Amino acid sequence: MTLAIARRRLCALARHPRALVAVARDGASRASTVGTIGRDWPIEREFATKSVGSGAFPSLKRARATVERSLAVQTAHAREKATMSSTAAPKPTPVREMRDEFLNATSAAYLEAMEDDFRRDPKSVPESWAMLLRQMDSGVTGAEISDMHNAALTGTAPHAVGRPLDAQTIQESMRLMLLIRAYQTSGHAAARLDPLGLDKREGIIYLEPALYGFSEDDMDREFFIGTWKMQGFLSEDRPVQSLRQILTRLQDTYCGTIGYEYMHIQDRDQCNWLRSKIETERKKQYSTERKRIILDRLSWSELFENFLSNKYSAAKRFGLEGCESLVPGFKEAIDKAAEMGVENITIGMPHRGRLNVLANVVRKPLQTIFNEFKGGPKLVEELGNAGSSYTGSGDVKYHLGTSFDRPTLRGGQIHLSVVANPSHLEAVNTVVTGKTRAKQFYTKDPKGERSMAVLLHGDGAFSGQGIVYETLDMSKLPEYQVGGTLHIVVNNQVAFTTDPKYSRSSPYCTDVAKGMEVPIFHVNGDDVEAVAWVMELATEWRMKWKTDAVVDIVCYRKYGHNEIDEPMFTQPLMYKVIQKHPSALTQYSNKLIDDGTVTPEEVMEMRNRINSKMEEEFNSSKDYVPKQRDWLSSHWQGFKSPDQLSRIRDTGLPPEHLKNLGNLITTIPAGFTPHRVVKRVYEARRAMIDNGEGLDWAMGEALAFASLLDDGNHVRLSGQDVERGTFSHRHALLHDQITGERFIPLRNVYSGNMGRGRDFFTVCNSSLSEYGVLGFELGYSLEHPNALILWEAQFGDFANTAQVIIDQFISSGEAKWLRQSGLVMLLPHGYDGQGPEHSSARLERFLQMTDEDPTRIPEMSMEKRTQLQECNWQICNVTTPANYFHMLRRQVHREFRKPLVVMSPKNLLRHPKAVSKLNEFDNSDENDSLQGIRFKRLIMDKTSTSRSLDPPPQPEVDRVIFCSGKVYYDLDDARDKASKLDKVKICRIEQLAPFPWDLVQRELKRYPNAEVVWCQEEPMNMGAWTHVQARMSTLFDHLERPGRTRYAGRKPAASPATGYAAVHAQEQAQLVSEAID
Ligand SMILES: Cc1ncc(C[n+]2csc(CCOP(=O)(O)OP(=O)(O)O)c2C)c(N)n1
Ligand SMILES: [Mg+2]
Repeated sequence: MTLAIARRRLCALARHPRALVAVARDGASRASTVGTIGRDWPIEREFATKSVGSGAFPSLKRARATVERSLAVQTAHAREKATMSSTAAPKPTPVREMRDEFLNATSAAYLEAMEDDFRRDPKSVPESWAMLLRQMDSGVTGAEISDMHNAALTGTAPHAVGRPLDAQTIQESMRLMLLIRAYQTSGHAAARLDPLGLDKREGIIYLEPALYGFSEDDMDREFFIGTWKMQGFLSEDRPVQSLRQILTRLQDTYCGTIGYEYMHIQDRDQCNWLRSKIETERKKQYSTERKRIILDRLSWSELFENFLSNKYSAAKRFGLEGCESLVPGFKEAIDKAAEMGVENITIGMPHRGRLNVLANVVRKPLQTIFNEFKGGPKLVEELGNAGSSYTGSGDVKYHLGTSFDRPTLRGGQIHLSVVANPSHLEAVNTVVTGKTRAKQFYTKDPKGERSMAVLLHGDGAFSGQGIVYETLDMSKLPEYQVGGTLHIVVNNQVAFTTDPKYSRSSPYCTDVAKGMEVPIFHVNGDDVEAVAWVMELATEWRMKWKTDAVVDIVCYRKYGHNEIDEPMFTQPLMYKVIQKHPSALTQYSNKLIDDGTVTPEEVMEMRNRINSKMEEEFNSSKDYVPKQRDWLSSHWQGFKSPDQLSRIRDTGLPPEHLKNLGNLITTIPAGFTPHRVVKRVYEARRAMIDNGEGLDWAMGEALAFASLLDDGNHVRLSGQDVERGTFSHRHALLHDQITGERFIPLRNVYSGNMGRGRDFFTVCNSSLSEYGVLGFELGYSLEHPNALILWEAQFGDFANTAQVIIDQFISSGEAKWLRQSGLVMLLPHGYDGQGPEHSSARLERFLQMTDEDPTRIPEMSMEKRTQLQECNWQICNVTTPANYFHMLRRQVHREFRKPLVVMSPKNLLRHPKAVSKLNEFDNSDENDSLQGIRFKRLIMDKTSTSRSLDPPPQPEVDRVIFCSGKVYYDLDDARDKASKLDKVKICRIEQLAPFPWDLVQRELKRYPNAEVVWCQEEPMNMGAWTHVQARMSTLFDHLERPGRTRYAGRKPAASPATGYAAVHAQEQAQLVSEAID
């Protein structure tokens, strides 16, 4: 911006009260964020981004004329008003108090001098000037200034009607506005949030009227503080009030039992919306009827905990005592959500208060809960799937999930489901959001109007666990957002035995949410009406703005971490206070008795009714036998449990169909300009289809996706840079090189079927998170079986930051919670000399977590084989595009779902030999190709033809090498070079777990005299060696074959791979040579 223009704008702004107000607000905002580096200033953004008009800045001459005219009119206007005004003249402000000199600016020369000083040294001018000039530099448009002038001249910009616009008045208003701004930004710091009163926060200097030049003498003077386009206290329609009235209302609003934090939000409309809700003229009042409902709900909450504690005094239940108001609050949120159109709420929560929420919010039948205290149900029957007695290995009661349809206050129904979760705090977060997103997809609710996520947290976990940040960070990403999540923190001011001071570095446990511009409502848990109100407000926020909101219920924990723990060991002072502290129910009952809402008798009657209902349910729980497997939600009807045989289906497709699909997905519309390299990639793909050979990895994958989409399955691939593919091989999403437009060729498959929705095929780059995103996709996969959901790691080793999801959900979820998932994890793996971190996806860990018994050969005949269904997951390392195709299709073409872990290739993506013919994808078994019609768990030697389980023996073969993955191609080359095709055979184990016992046995029989070698690239303590060795040994015993399996691979090592390319090459050559020579 040139100096001249800056000056013009400056003049215009400085002469206009609205501009002054803006600057004032800015000043307050800055004042309240002192010490927070990098925080944006709301008003700056408002000016910078919310252009009021698009007109060009008037010419210099016209501008000056406009300014002068405006000045003249305003001065006359002010003079006139001053004489007409009947109100008492405002107290003059002594000049010495007017530190902010720009208010007195009357001449352009003064402004120019100020600007010159600023340019020389920004610190040499008063801060408000510096701010104004910085705003100019950051792009306040001429149109905005013109607009403000016009508004003033035409009277459309409201101003302090009836008041003289002398400097004193303006300055006083400004100081008052600063004070109000201070309440908005810092009022929460003085709010009474701690029910125990132990939170000794220092006085907040910003809230002192004296800081703004006000004294007791000013208290009964009247002020008008209306501001242009503001809501709440500063809105124009607020009546003139005395300073005392204004301060009282400010304190009630911002420093009562609710602390509002929202001034970090950049969006002006959002802030105004909140102000209009919270800066009301009178405090929210509940009707008598509503108060009674709240009392009833609070009573259930407290009495339920008492009941459990009486009946099961020795059991751990992680009770809610100290935060009983959560239940009425949560119900308020549900009522509000239902009223606003929500039909489904997916809930994730930790241990604390879980049973109470299940019983009193979700309405899980009490007899079921009581029954689980007896040691858990044995599920002996199920509806629709008679014959299965599969119960899994179970989980403790405070981890179990459930779902119910609950009637709402206004007569509707709402479906509530609590997702089962492991002990690992916060791990369930993105599982919940992923599941919610899937619900929104299947119910065609992209904005989240009908399905919503609610996450509950503990204070320690919310600030301590990084996944909370990852979850928040994903909350606005187009392919991961769920229209906002409602977060509720049960902030009992302690984490197990650790005080907040020792577990977080910021004032509030919720501070992480500020970075995401999420409103945070802190509320004193003892004020149940305040809890109910902020829960309602947070829900309304979520529904209105479709972004997250946080409610931080500041409470206490009445007992130890669990009921058996002794809190006095570690928090003696706090617990002395807690022991004497009346419960929220006691306090609220007394309050309602005092204000005449209820009588003491009615309170007693309410308690008795609740207690006798619980007693009744307790008695009936003794004989209760759960009948239904709750995992079989409606979408999953007909799916087989692990002990019910599922047919094996073919995955090949008719050749013509494959060609059609191939043509569709290689068609780029005319007028779209892809990058020339990408164009060539697509031309090459088309040629693969035309020629029927040379199909590479990406084409195998694309055909699998296309065929699944065509079969009516939803496909979603998510992960870091998956659209192009880390190795630039996929190019599933193309970018027009001229317009930047995006195009996804796989969507051609269903573009004629509008009912499927745009996202029927989704490929999306994720945030740089593994834990959060893998959890999200897992949650997504739980919702509906007719889908292929894949998560791809950038490199396989990065999956270790998602280890919690792998350990706690993917490998064990079905056994613990009877929930199936067909999630696919693609983990690039393979030794190409890329160093320690990019070589290994840690295959050994996945294999070790496989629950297959290495010493027992399971039933493998086709008619009785349930090996795969019984196993917790599948682990594959496939070597051909066709086998990759069949493997992905098999994931969906079966009557059960099982997670699939794929050691996916890097150098095979373009390896000349890792290609397939189109007939390897088809459904004719005529050709004797390697593939045929199904996924191959083992690919026999390239010279073998017989697939009989008792093949003709080849006693002349000296050696049979078993291997898995890309090392096969190195071995094959070396064997060719050594001309050992007749003597050395190589079998690829494509599915390592569950183990292809029958096929390995077949190969052992085929080569009765051969030495058996296991060859791998990984060091001996990694890879599949120990997994394979144990199983080989079982097979050797079974076949009474002498000897043992020889190992050919890298030596044991601490690091997965060398960092030196030359060492890698030498090691690789050596292991191949050990196998072949
Ligand atoms: C990731 C993780 N680390 C540690 C634990 C062990 N642990 C269980 S509860 C708890 C304290 C949680 O404190 P907070 O989040 O404040 O919840 P509260 O129990 O106070 O409700 C800890 C450390 C855990 N379950 N998960
Ligand atoms: Mg806690």
